[in-house]
Amino acid sequence: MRMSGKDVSDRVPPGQHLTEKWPVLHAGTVPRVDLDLWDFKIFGLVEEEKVLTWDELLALPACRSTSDIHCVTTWSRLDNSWEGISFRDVMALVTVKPKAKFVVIHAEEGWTTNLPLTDLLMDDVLFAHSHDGEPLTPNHGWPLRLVVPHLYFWKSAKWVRGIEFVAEDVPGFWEERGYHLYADPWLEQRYRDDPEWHRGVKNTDEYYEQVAKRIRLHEQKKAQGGELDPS
Ligand SMILES: Nc1nc2c(c(=O)[nH]1)N[C@H]1C(S)=C(S)[C@@H](COP(=O)(O)O)O[C@H]1N2
Ligand SMILES: [Mo]
Repeated sequence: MRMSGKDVSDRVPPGQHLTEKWPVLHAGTVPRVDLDLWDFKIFGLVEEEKVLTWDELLALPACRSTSDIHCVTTWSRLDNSWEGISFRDVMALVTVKPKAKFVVIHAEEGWTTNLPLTDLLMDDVLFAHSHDGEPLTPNHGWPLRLVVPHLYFWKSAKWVRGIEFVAEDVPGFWEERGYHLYADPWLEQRYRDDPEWHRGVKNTDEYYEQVAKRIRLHEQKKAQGGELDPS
């Protein structure tokens, strides 16, 4: 998101440095995608599963937003403009059961990442097919990637193929390998030896209630044009 009236330095979280380039980072290989065979599955805690074709997905309302990227490997890139479809519009295609509190994002080759549902409902979260006015390149996630600006960029899954609604948080690919379950860059939640993990449980309802509260506060302050205070 753009934080109007703030210095660039106030937009860079602790431990990050700015880059103008856009590095490419992922596990595994860039998948070959055939849009005629491509589909997008919405499943898990829903009344009825739904599978969308590429054309059906593109027919959803267009959504644009500009936001900053913060990668856990310490680079940040400001003012990326994204175009795609909002998570909310995709979610509206199904009836999600009330028990669903988390989402597993499924990408090509079985890659996954996990997020609380509340985070995905924020204004600037979208499934993007374009970046700075150009279609995504295959190595940046073409045809479709998730963008979640307020979390470290590994949560912004490339080559997404589906979303699964779940009741409990399920660690994804990097989260299982030692990365933080939530990944707030302003709190430097890089690895799971951060305090939340040391309480003896990997996810508590209270922890995520705090997170939800912080997001609400952040949205309220943003709406008022005020200071951003991540704590
Ligand atoms: N499917 C998939 N998405 C992924 C990854 C991955 O390995 N597979 N890596 C993540 C990581 S660690 C980062 S930093 C960003 C990098 O996105 P970029 O290559 O477009 O900069 O993609 C994220 N999305
Ligand atoms: Mo990353």
